[in-house]
Amino acid sequence: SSSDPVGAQVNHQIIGIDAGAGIMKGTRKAMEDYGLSDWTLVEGSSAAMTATLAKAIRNEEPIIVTGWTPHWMFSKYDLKYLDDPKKSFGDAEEIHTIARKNLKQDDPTAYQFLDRFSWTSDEMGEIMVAIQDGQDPAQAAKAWAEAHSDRVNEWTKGLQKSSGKSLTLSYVAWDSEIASTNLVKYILETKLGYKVTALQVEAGPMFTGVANGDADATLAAWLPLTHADYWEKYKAKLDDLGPNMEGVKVGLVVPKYMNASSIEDMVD
Ligand code: PBE
Repeated sequence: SSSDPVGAQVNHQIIGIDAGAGIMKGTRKAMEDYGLSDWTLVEGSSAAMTATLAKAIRNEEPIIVTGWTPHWMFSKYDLKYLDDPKKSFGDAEEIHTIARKNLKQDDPTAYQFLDRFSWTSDEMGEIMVAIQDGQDPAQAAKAWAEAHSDRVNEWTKGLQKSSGKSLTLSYVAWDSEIASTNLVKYILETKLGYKVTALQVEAGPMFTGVANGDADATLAAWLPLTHADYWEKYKAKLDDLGPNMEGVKVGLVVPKYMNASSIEDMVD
């Protein structure tokens, strides 16, 4: 019942996502920092996590998930982050665009566009919610670009259109990255004349792909903390184009009806 300790309510389980996600590493750090050694972090995927969350909310059951912002789940459900006084999940995070070392030289137009591209979590949220409501990601990106031609023009203004050059963007099937990658692909193809491959991979290969040149760039590097280990490992072969979004966040998330407000409340 809701008066039981939090651990007993959720069977000492945290519902995680794909093993390579930075948030999984952050959660393991939190488990150490807060002394949650009797807890299990359940591996899965973004899609499995949100399905499990949806089911728990339908039944008004307690649940703790690995969550992040921007994410449609905060518009669909009444959720809250558990406070993280020990800052296991870090502080202010940003999403960076990372390119392979020679992209600037090889393809100045694509590089300049990627360098300019930066948007807000509310803007990304519009695409995420449309996809969640059943729109195909490419369709949702197109609709967004058409409704926000002023933004698209800012990012593409004065850039020389290519005649069918190829570009590969690596990403992981996290809801936020599905939105950004589809939008950038749409703009590169329709406004700048590229043929873009959106290469869906796991988190590790997303970074190694850019480092070894199999991919030209990724829009999905969460820094300074979430992907710190990947960044440290491959940074010599990567070019950081800076944030494409600021003020993002990762942590442990619960429905508001749960009687817990801090990760400290998970200690038995
Ligand atoms: N995320 C979404 C990713 C980065 C983007 C927070 C799930 C991660 O944890 O690696």
